[in-house]
Amino acid sequence: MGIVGNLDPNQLEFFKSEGYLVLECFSSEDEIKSLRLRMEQLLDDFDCSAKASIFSTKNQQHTTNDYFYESAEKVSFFFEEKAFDDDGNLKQPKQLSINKVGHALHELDPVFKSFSCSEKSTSLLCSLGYKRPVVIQSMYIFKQPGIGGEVVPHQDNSFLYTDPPTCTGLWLALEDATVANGCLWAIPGSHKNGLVRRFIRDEAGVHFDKPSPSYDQKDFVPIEVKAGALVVIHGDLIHQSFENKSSTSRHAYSLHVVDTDGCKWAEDNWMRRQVDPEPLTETAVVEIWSTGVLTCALFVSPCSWDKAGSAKDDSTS
Ligand SMILES: O=C(O)CCC(=O)C(=O)O
Repeated sequence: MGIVGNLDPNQLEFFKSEGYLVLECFSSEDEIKSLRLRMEQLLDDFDCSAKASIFSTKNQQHTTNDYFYESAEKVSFFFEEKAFDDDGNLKQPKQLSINKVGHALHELDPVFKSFSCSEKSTSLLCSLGYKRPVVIQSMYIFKQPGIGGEVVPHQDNSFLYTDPPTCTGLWLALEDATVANGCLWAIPGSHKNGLVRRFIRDEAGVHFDKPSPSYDQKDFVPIEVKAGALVVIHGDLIHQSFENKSSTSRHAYSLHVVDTDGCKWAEDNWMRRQVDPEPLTETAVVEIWSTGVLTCALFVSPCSWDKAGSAKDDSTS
């Protein structure tokens, strides 16, 4: 089956110049409902007394623990920093305490896999020039009402580095994302300045190789979107999100994709896989020139459902 890239020249031009692109109505209401429902089930099954790890983009401490490293190939739950009281007890139900679930929902859970490996997602990557795209991580991000933590300015290529860099973020809004509930913000065009720093894993743990530059907040623009919109994020785009101080959550499902053809995965990335991830497509890319516009078709070897099912139980038990 051939999949043809689905972005039109104007969309590609916008992405090239601004470093991001909003695709309204990328997902139907039914698709969003099924992703949200599935997450509700996973949360209901999650025994929060056994596994507690906090996710913070400011404090790197969490990243030295095995729970974080092992989440690369699991469905793991990370709490909001502000979820606990002084005695270490949750201040609200677990459903309102989780910051994110990651990082292999796209491989291990059939509902999330279905979206992640869908023809429309693969087609997008085809448009962006991927030859052998791999979803390298997935995150369900809650941005909980009142306590949803900030995500400090960053570039995705810092965390998921290939040489040359090839990371793209696909961020699906599962609820309306507004300035009030902590939508994404980005510096348009900032991807043109290249990668600023890397997040390295070594014997000592994880650290950035350089300090963060200080950014001028007035250079950022809010990316407010309706539920169902997909925000495509260039790997070098500086983006962030603020705390959610509102009473409304802001759920999103975020995928990060890298190429595995024509580039090399960096061994010192935080993520080290025991098993190589399966590509969304096999490499045959046919380029068709019609009316002066380059169209490409990827010949797809769809992700295998059978392989996904077996690992799921391990990771969620
Ligand atoms: O959802 C957010 O608030 C931030 C997500 C993000 O930065 C990403 O997916 O790269």
